[in-house]
Amino acid sequence: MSDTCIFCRIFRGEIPAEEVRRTPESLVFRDTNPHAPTHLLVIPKRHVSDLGTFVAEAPAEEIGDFLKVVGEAGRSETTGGYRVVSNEGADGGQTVHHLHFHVMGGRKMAWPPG
Ligand code: DGP
Repeated sequence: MSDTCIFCRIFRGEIPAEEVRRTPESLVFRDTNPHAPTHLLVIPKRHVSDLGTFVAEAPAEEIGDFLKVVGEAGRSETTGGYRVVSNEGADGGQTVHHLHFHVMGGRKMAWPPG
């Protein structure tokens, strides 16, 4: 965990967030700048900057457990389907450097993304 990372602070409850689900190792909460009627963020407790680092560092069981929370959040919080996005690095458009999956639904998504 990092003292200054905004998502670590949300995980610890130091910054308020609209929580949807919490497990010992992950948190699902609503994005403050939603791009869809349902726009969730799923973060691991582990402070890791991005997906590539997570899969390089974390045990397979932890990665699997995290992915399960992502899919369960999509299924339980939307009805017509959903999209999962994880931005990594400058070209990926990442702005918060604590791994997060965006789970978006409640409208028809366009393809390709911008
Ligand atoms: P990304 O650009 O992929 O790194 O996405 C970061 C997302 O995090 C962005 O959609 C806005 C959201 N966000 C940033 N700060 C906060 C916050 O303090 N609370 C919540 N709930 N979401 C935040």
